[in-house]
Amino acid sequence: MTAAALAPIAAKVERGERLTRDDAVTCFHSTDLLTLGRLADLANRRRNADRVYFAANQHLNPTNVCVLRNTCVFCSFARLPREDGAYTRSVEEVLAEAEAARDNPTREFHIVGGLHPKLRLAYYLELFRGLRERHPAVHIKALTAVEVAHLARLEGTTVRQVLEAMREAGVTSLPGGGAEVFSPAARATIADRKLSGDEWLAVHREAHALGIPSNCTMLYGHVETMEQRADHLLALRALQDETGGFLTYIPLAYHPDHNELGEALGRTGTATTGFDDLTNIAVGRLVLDNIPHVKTHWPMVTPFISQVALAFGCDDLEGTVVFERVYHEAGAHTPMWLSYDQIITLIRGAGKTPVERDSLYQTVRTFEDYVPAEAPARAEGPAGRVFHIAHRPRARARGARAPAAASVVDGLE
Ligand code: V47
Repeated sequence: MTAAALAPIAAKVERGERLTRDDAVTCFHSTDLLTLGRLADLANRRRNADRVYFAANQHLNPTNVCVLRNTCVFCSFARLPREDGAYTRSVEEVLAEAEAARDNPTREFHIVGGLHPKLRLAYYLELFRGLRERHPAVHIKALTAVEVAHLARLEGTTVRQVLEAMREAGVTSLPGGGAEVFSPAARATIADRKLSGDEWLAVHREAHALGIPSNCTMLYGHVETMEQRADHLLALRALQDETGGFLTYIPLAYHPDHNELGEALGRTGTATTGFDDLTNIAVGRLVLDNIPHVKTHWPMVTPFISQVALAFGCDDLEGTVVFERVYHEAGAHTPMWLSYDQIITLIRGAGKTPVERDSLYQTVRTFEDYVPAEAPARAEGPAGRVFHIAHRPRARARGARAPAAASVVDGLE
């Protein structure tokens, strides 16, 4: 596609007009990355000027046991209950891990995990109440739409009742995971039997109606087409027009190690390209004209690409992400966390102004005269020990059906 194809789109962005589905598809096909970046930067500056947000956050993953272990073939984190490496922490164990927040400036717990067949809502509510009691200044961003719907099914209640109970126990926002790509055809290949796209959107609609804001994501770089990416963004934009409840959009780069999809595609050991990572940031910013923030998830695309993304329409560098597991199970070679000062240095290195935020994008701190330390205070990590990940010895669970290579290639719309 030639650079000229972007000219009418550039004119629309400069006039502040909404982009169409065709525009979105054209942008995704474009190789004129610098023009896309310039336009997305313009759209971002209108909203966020030079500010780049980050959070001091800690990830907590209560369990990796998941009923979708055999059908969510892109995931490397999930285990069957008796599979090697399966774990389910008690509430006390998760609370003990969260104690690291006492010695750190932590403002957000990011809590996601597998769809455990037996872990009931009461477990999560006890955990949220325990966290709120022990760390009242820390926001709780917890449970993807998929986990919320799973708990409603386990409890025989509505999604609304689960969300109300979560809110009551201290949850302040929902993370954006589980969206993958909404296209039924792509979903059938990579995440068969998972909540459908419409159901994912319905959970977020319900959360927004209850005053619980949320994030949204798109998993890219697997079998999806450019049209499917565009439709996914348009579905997010339509819900945001309706509710205004999304805080940030996060494009998630697919990692192919230790999962069946990566093996079926012959992609083990590879990663998405920096070109595609930056394209996804820029197009997200251009199409989602009603979502205030676009976040780069540095554990997936590296701190280096994330820093460059700040000139391509992105205004959020995620955070310290203490001990990220989901992507490191899938082959991410990035650090397990970054220090507070490393984040500030990355943001300033892009000529931007760091702003520490909480989960709801309220400003916690600005850094006018702040001098970051050159090295992290604790090289081994804020929790005082190196977190070890034991990868799956085999991507495919014993007895599970491999994704047919034909369905990977042909199963598209
Ligand atoms: O839904 C799983 C993705 C998501 C792989 O809301 C993979 O602030 C790449 O929810 N390669 C969960 N991605 C993570 C998530 C999240 C992450 C960052 C910020 C926020 C937020 C939310 O991780 C899953 C799935 O899309 N994922 N496996 C993989 N192999």
